[in-house]
Amino acid sequence: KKPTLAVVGATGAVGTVMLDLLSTREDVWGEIRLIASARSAGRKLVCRGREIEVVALSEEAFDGVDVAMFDVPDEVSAQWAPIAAAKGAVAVDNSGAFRMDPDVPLVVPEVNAAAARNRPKGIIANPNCTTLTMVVVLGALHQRYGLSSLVASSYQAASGAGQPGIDTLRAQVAKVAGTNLGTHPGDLRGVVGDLGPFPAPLALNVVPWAGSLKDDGWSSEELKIRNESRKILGLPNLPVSATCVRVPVVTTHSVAVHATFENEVTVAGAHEILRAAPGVVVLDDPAAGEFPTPADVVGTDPTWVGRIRRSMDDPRSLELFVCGDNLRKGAALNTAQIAEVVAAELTGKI
Ligand code: 11C
Repeated sequence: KKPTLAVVGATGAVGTVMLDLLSTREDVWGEIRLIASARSAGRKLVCRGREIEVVALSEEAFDGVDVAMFDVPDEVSAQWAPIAAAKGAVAVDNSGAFRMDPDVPLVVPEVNAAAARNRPKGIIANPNCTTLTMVVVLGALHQRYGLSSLVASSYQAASGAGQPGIDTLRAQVAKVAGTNLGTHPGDLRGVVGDLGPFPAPLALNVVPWAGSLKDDGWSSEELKIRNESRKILGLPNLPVSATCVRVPVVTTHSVAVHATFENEVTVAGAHEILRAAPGVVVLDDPAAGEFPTPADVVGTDPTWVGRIRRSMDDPRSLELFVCGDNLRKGAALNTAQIAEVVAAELTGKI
C-alpha cells in the first residue's frame, strides 16, 4: 500500500510550491492530506489534478498518516512535529526547530540520504534555504578534495522572508519605478514606505542582514549556515564564516563561496566532479556570458554553479557562485525528496 502523506502548512508560500511538486514528481503517495491553521480549514486546493479540502491542524488530523511534512513557523513545528511522530508518522520538518538537535538527522538526499534512517525522535529536519543553496555542490567537492574551510557570502531573495517579504519588495519596487531615487543618502527611506520584514529599503538596495541578532554581531542566518553545513557534511569542526545579504530578488538565493580543501584543486577537476553530481548543473562559460543568475534559475530544481576559479593565492581553494530556488531545492523540493526516501524505506524499496 502506498503511504499516506500529510502536508502541514499547505496554504503557505512553501506549501504552494509543495503541491506543485507533488503533482509533477513520481507519485509515490496514497492519500495526500492537506493541513493548515483553523483559519484556512475548508479551503480547497488542487494537488495531483484533484481538489482536496484543507483540514485544521489537530491530533486527529494525523490519524493514519505515515509521513507528515511541516512547512510552518518554528514554534508550530516545535509543538506539532512531536505530536505527529507520537502518532506514528515520520515528521519531515522544514523549520529551524529541530535542525541542531543531535537526535534529529539533518538531511540533503544528494549528500547524506543514509542519515534519514537514524531518527530516534521520528523527526527528520530539512536545512535552511541558504545552506541548501550551496551544500549539494560542497558535498560533491568534499568527497573528492576534502573540505577544510568555508567562507560564504549570500545574496538572498525576498521570498526567504515568506509572503510578507515578497509583498514588501513588490510594493517598494512599484514606488521607486521610474523615479530618480537612489542618488542621495536616505532618499529611498522616505519613499518606499513599509519596510516589512527587512531592516532597510530593499528596492534599489542591498541589506546586509537576514534573521535575528545573535552573540557578537552574527545573525541567526549566518550561524545556521555554519552549524547546518557542519552537521550535513559531518565536519563538526569545519571553520565557516558567512555574511548574509538580502537583495531585491523575488525568489532564488545566490551564494559566493570561497572553499578551501585538504588537496590541491583544479578548475577542470571541479567541473568534472560537479557535472557528474546529481542535482547540480554547471553553467560556467564567462566568455559567452554564461553563469547562473537568480532570474534564470527561479522555478528550476537543480543547484546551478558557475564562475568556478582556482584562488590565485592558494592552489587548494576554489571560488564559486551558486544559485538555487529557495522555495524549491531550498525548501519544498528537499523536503519532498526526504519524504520520498522515507516512503521508499517504508515500502521496502530501499
Ligand atoms: C531567509 N533563509 O532567506 C531564510 C528563511 O531557517 O528556514 C528560512 C529560515 C529558516 O530569510
